This record gives sequence, structure tokens and C-alpha cells, in this order.
Amino acid sequence: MICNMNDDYSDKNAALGALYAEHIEIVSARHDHALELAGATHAIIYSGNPKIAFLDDYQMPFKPNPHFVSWAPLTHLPFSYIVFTRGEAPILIYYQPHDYWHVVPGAADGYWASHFDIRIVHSREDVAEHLPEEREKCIFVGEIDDDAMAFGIERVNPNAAINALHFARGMKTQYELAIMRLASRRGAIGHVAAEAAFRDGMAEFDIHQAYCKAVSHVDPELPYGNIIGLNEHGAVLHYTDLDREPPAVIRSFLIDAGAHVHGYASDITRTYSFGEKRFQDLIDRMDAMQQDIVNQVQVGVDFRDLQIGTHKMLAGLLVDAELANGDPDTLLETGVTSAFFPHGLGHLLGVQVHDVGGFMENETGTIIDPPSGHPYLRLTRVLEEDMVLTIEPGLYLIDMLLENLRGTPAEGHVNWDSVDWLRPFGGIRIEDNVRVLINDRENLTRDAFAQL
Ligand SMILES: [Mn+2]
Repeated sequence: MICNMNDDYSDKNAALGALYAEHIEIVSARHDHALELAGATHAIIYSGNPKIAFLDDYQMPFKPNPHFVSWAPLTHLPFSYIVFTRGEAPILIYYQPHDYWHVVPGAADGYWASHFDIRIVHSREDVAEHLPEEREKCIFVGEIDDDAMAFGIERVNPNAAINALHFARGMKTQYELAIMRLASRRGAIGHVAAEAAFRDGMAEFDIHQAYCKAVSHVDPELPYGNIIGLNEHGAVLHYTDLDREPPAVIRSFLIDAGAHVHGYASDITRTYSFGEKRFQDLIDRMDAMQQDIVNQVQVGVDFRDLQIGTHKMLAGLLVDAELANGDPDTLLETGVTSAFFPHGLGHLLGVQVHDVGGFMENETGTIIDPPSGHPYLRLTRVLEEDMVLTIEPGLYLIDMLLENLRGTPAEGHVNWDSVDWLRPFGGIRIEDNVRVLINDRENLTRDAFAQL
């Protein structure tokens, strides 16, 4: 299907505009509540400012405050502020400098604009007059590396308010879900292009370029650095080198790459075999297992149980694929499954790729620790309706971890010949973005691929 990306992703998108009114009501209510908890009257949300490289005048790519972006799709608006006062329309202090060195933000225009009382300022000194006079009744939400940017507000990111906002952000509004479907679609378009480049025998660098062109992102616009690994590189969990030449023999391809729409991310991983049947069979087994896990996602599930359950399923898979032998409990207890799968099953997703709040039991900030033996699990909450999370089981040949099993009770449970066979293929990870529903779930990623 031919898609017109510009219509889908434009902030003139009428469908998003219709959902945005409800979104801003929900965000306002969350801030009402956060202010009450903090005993304050106004929340001042700062968009942030670009970082400057040490001893240089180079500006790093701007990463906006996620709290700011959750109000409106203003991802390129540094030095700007939202002033929220209970019961009033939010004020947007929109910084539009007189600057001939850089492109300055254009007119404040889009589906979001009518919901704000917009005050254009051309210099930073002009911000102060738009802030509430009683600074002691304000809380500041954002990062400040220059105190002047807080304009005398002393309560910066108070825990009571921040925890409540982070906890609430776990659950997405209909507007956010609509945007995340678009981000999934955009990512899926990139994955299709990347797979074609892989089938054409291209180098990692060229596959990366094919992906970026298809999603219309330059590198800093990606939600995270693409992981584009051929062969053994698939075993490096955060592999971000990009070889300029293809390997002499191409065997496999692991791609973990997402896309952005209006500040929200998708986070998608696929693994492909270059014609080797045994590796393709292993991918198919992993794909079936990943789907089984996705089908367990629903309201009320403790994500820690899903993590443990995944290890049990993986133990069975390792035995079926002749990579290990023994009963599942033994393979878990002896650390065999953890050596093959040493990361968490998934994480919350939203404005941030690893969205905040994954460890929060409640809005007061009580932390739920990961289960023992699973320190890298980033989501320990009981699932609630309209959370969006990733399900990304993996299976890798990481010698550093497998060698640790030598001389332990685990050693005899690993089929080392099969390990040697798997090594040149690196590993497998399959990752979808999933929305939690009551007794059900929505797979944003599979839906996006199916609709291309
Ligand atoms: Mn992920």
C-alpha cells in the first residue's frame, strides 16, 4: 500500500486533533493531582535546552524534556515553558528567538495550538513576565543546568509530584495510542526496507541508510541508535558499530530499530536468516514463543511472572532445539537460560523508549525490585489497561556468559557442539510493542506490518 507519510505524521492530522482534546484534559487532571500532592498551585514545565560540547560551541542534538512532550508534540522547542494552573488553560511560553544562525521554530500552529494560551517570546528575559508572580507556589518540572532558567522557582522536580506524573504516564491516552500506532507503522516501513537491503547483501552501514531513508529520519531523529548486526554482531546486545563492508559470508541479521512520531517511539526487533534452514527453524521457534508470551499480556498480569515464565518457555525451546538438555527448572536454577537470555523481557514505551515508571508500585514512588537473578528487568509492575510495553525475548551466543557455566552444574546441560554451530549466527531477538487490555491485548507492531 502506498502511504503518504506527510499526511499521517503532520500535526495538521485531523484524526489526532480530535483525540487531542481528551488527551490534554487527562494530562491536566494528572497535573492537578500532582500539584495537590506537592502542595503547590502552578506547574512550570521546561522544554530544556541543547547541551554544548565541552570546550566547544557545538550543540548536541536537542533531547526535549519528556514531560513537556507529553503535553504537546513540540519536540524542537528549546527554552520554552508550559505554565499549568489548576482550572485554567495552560500557557505556552513559546521561545522564538531572533537568530540567523539556526532555523527558529515556526508559527505556533497545529492541532494542539488552540488548547494553549500562547505567548511568543523572542528573548529569554521575556519569559519571566509570563510566569506566576508567587514563585513559592510553583513547582518546576524539567532539567536545569543554568539556575537562571528556573526564574527563582526553588522547588525543582519535587518527588511527590514527579512520582505521581511518572506513575500515570504508564497508561496511554487514546491520542497517545493513535500516535504510537503511527510510530509502529513508520518503524515497520523501515524494517521492510532494511530486510530487503539485507537480502541484497548490503553492509550494515548501507542497511542502516536504507532504514533511515524509509522512515525519513536522520540519525538524531531516531528514538535510539539503530542496532544493525550481521552474523556474530547479533550477539552484542547494544551493537551500534556499522561495518562499511559486508562480511565475506552473510548468515544472519538482527535489527533493533524504531521510529518517532510527535515525540513518541516505536521499538521493534526482528531477526532473519540468509538461507540457513537450521537457523531459520530456531527463529521460527523463537517467534512462536514470543507470540505465546504476547498472548499472556493482559490487565492484572505481574510482569515479573512473565519474565520467569519466559525463562521456563525458553528452557523448553533450548531443549527442543538441542542447544541444552535437562528439565526446565534445572536449566533455570543452574543459570543456563540466563546465559542465553541475559536481559529483561520488556519495558514500558512512550515518549521515552524506556519509559519512566516501570518499577513503581504506586504513585508515591514505592519501588518493586526485579526478581532475584533478573537484575536487568526494567518493568516489574502489575499490568494496567492501556499500558504499552515491549515483549522482546532473546537467545544469544555470548561466549563470556556461556564460559561462566564451565565447571558448574550447568556445564553438562549445555550442548556445546550446538553452541559452536550457533556462534556464527550471533543471536535472535524478536520484539513487539503491545498495548494492555482487559483479557486481551493489541499488538501495535504486528498490526503495523500486516497493514503495509
Ligand atoms: Mn526494547
